[in-house]
This record gives sequence, C-alpha cells and structure tokens, in this order.
Amino acid sequence: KTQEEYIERQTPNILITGTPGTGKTTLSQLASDLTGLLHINVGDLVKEKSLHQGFDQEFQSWILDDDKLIDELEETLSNGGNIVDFHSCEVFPERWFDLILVLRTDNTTLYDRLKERGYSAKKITENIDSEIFQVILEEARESYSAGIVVELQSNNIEDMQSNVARIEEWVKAWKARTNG
Ligand code: DAT
Repeated sequence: KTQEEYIERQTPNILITGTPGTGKTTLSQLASDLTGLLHINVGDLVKEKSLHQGFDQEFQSWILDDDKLIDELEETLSNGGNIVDFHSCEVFPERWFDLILVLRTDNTTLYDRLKERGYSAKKITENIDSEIFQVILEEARESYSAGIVVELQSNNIEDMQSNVARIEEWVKAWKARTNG
C-alpha cells in the first residue's frame, strides 16, 4: 500500500483499546451511534470468523491469528469510518488509525466489573496487574506516534459521557480538516 491510499480516507479510523472491563465496547457503541462510524468488536469477530489458532486453556482466551485478522479487516479499514474495539493494539498496522484511545479504570472499579463478568480469580488478577502496570498504554505508545495516543479515564458515567462527547467533537474536526 502506498502512503496516499490511507491518507485519502474521508472518515477517520479510531482504535479504542484498554484492559478488559475498562469500557471499550460500551464507549465504542455509544460513539458509533453518535458519529455513524462502524463499530468493529474485534473479540467477537475473532470468534465468529475463527481468526484464531485455537483456545488457550491456561489463559482462557483465543490465540489470535494476526495475519488472518489483518486480512479480514484490511479493506474495511482502508475505506475509513471505523471504531475498532480491542484489548490489544500492537497487532494492527500503524497506518490504519488516526486516533488511539486508551481507556483507564481504577483498580477497585475494574475488580468489581471483572467479578461481575464472572472472570476467574486468576484472570481478574492478571487483568488488574496489567492495568496497574499500564501495559496497554505502553504498548500504544510504542506502536503509534505519540501525538495520536490519548489516555482517557473510564471510571463512571460522567467519564463515559465526556469521552463520547470528546470523540464526537474530534470526528467533526477531523472531517472538517480533511475534507475542507
Ligand atoms: P470492555 O469492552 O473494555 O471489556 P465493557 O464496555 O464491556 O468493557 O464494560 C464492562 C462493564 O463496565 C459493563 O458492564 C459496562 C461497565 N462500564 C464500562 N465503562 C463504564 C463507565 N465509564 N462507567 C460506568 N460503567 C462502565
């Protein structure tokens, strides 16, 4: 792909990432409803289209097939206009995204959400540790240019509302800038 191909998209692509339970899917859906961008829940897609190499019993999660996932999404992402929702961000090509949002949640709040979801004690601990060590934020900063990576708090309804409003504003501004 040449550089022009991805600069030419007229609607941006946003990646919403973060530790499981930080609110990616909820925020993505709300933002999709408001902006008309397409919400792509990568976790669901991986299961539906078998973009994996089987189930890892130890980690209780699907083993992602990176190449299959990229092939599956390439055309849709090239066209622009997507909100991609996934708990990892280093698998995607850098050129796909105009904005990377990393959701953050306080430990106790995240614990309650994961417990509510029925996660095992082991899986809860892993995810809380990952959030404490800000693994996804570091991953985002290593994989994308610093200027497009934004950390957002996602602890309560007020955060959710301000995050949705912020995305809506950002999309409007991006379109105005890009399409004149
Ligand atoms: P993720 O997609 O990151 O795994 P989710 O969107 O499924 O997270 O949210 C997990 C649960 O937490 C769900 O019951 C909604 C709730 N939640 C998420 N973000 C929230 C927020 N900012 N305020 C209150 N509840 C929130």
